[in-house]
Amino acid sequence: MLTEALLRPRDLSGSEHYHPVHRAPPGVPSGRCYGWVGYREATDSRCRGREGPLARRALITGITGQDGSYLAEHLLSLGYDVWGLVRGQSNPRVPRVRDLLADVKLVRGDLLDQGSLIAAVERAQPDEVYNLAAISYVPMSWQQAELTGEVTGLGVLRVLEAIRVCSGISASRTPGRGQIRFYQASSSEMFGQVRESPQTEATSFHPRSPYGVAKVYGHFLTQNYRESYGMYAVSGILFNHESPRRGSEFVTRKVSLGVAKAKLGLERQLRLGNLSASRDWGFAGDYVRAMQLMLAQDEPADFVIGTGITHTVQSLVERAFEVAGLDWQDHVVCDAAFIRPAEVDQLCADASKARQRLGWEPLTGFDELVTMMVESDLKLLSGNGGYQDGSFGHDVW
Ligand code: NAP
Ligand code: G4F
Repeated sequence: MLTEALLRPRDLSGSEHYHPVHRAPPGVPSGRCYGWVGYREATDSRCRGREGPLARRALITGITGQDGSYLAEHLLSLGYDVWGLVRGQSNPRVPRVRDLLADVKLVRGDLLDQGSLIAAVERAQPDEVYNLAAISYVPMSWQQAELTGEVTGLGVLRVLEAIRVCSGISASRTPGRGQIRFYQASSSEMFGQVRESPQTEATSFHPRSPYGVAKVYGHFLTQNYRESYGMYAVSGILFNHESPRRGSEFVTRKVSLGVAKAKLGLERQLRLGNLSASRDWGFAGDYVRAMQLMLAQDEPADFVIGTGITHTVQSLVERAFEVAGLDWQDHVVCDAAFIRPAEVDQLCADASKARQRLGWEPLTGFDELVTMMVESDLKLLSGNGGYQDGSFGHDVW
């Protein structure tokens, strides 16, 4: 596999790569920074081999996470050659990736280690890099604020630098045909204490957690690499998206597991924090389609991705217990230990730009999503294998 990867004809060398292409796509100002060509053209340039078309190759950081698994499945279904970055010597989540995604090739690397990222990009030789890796649990970002800044914030810089260095891009060498395209997983947490509702790509940021602040850094850095070096680097500002693969620390999964435990008589109480916060919840499987579409445009641009419909945590709870034929008030207890030092009270996306330019639409509604998660957890907990809950319990600030 290594030999095959090294022999693949990526455009990482040669004059074509190191010099700007002066033909800017429609609507893009011509100039030094926009030395890139369209997706189809770049794809075609990789299809000239004697042995027929080459699949586009993607490297996904965060492959062991919720979005990493859905994105890998989606890209494989489109015929991509998919590589995933995994960290650690004996990462317990790797066997799950191997079971679920047997066709994904894994490469070691850590967002804290610049050299490992350069080596991973050199090894995988990707056309597209999706940076999904992060410390993504908001409460943990108060407990480990510095680590969150390092991984969720500076980690973006390290991935961009790995691409820049491996591609030979500098202030005087702009990217050329077939450059590596970069996707950054930005977040609606950046809007924080929202200035307007619904939120668009133009809404200003007021993050409310160290996580949100780190994401703002990664977001602006991605924009800066696009403007400074002409890199095809974009951010998807994704609103909350959930699935049966969601970590049990997040409220939707905590609730679906809590409902299943109550229904099966395994636990009676479900302890939650702020029930009045509102979120725009969608299905992760729908949102990964938008990530791929963002890297398939002629022009790099950032997009808000969400459903445009918002629900309170309480309505999530009501719906989830209803699916199992239970009354939430018999089970839910409000526990101050889950209240955050600063809360994001409400989020609601205006994804008009994505609908118009990407043709993206969410296909799964809120009720369907909650039903899917509760039914999946009922099945999981009824099965012989049982379930080892990885959640930490109370959050101590
Ligand atoms: P997730 O399930 O928490 O996955 C996070 C991933 O990051 C895991 O694969 C984890 O690997 C990896 N990771 C953590 N630290 C790392 C490090 N130092 N080096 C390399 N990898 C590291 O998150 P998700 O829900 O899939 O979200 C994906 C991305 O989208 C994240 O950046 C998140 O902040 C962002 N986002 C998510 C949502 C949402 O609602 N889901 C919304 C907006 C933005 P291990 O398995 O090794 O821990
Ligand atoms: O599910 P959550 O922990 O998600 P949160 O904080 O909105 O963050 C998620 O979405 C972001 C996008 O906006 C991502 F960037 C981020 O990585 C992550 O995926 O909490 C949702 C709401 C909050 O208002 C919280 O206070 O639910 C409220 N909540 C109430 N009780 C609870 C609980 N949240 C959790 N996790 N646990 C509770 O017991």
